[in-house]
Amino acid sequence: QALQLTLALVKPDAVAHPLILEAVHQQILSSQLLIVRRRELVWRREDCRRFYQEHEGRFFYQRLVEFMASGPIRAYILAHPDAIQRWRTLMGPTRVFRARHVAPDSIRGSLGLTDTRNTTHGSDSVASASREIAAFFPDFSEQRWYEEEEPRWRW
Ligand code: YYY
Ligand code: MG
Repeated sequence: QALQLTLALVKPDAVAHPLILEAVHQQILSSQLLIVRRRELVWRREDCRRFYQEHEGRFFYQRLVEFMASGPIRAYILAHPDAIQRWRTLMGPTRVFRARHVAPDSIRGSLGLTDTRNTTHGSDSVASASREIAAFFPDFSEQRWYEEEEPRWRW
């Protein structure tokens, strides 16, 4: 079955604590999500603004941008036949109160601190995955990956 790609981020609240970072990493490994690429970086404010531009004007936008630029983050390109939905299910709902109640075992339900400091990000569609992968991995060509690497990873 063809593999789908998604972008996963581990946000500054989770990267700051090695055991939490490791717990998120283990969740990825044990969910049969394939790690295609991975990098650590500190994000500039203007990059955060662009990444989250769909939320510009919302009450949480400024605090979200400040938070995402506040410390190191880890970015992954993940692959799986159902990568986008699978990673979002593993993360759980956006807001911490809801996550703890409806998905207490999810990453956000078990490790999220607040609605903003909610440990992780995941792309929400094929189009946003492509855009977000390009934002974090400018040297990564999806087309080349599908031609040269994906056929060898298929299971
Ligand atoms: O895709 P996802 O991260 O689950 O949620 P979005 O609705 O796209 O919001 C993006 C990001 O914004 C969320 O992960 C935290 C932050 N945020 C917030 O700080 N406060 C809210 N009430 C809602 C979202
Ligand atoms: Mg979103």
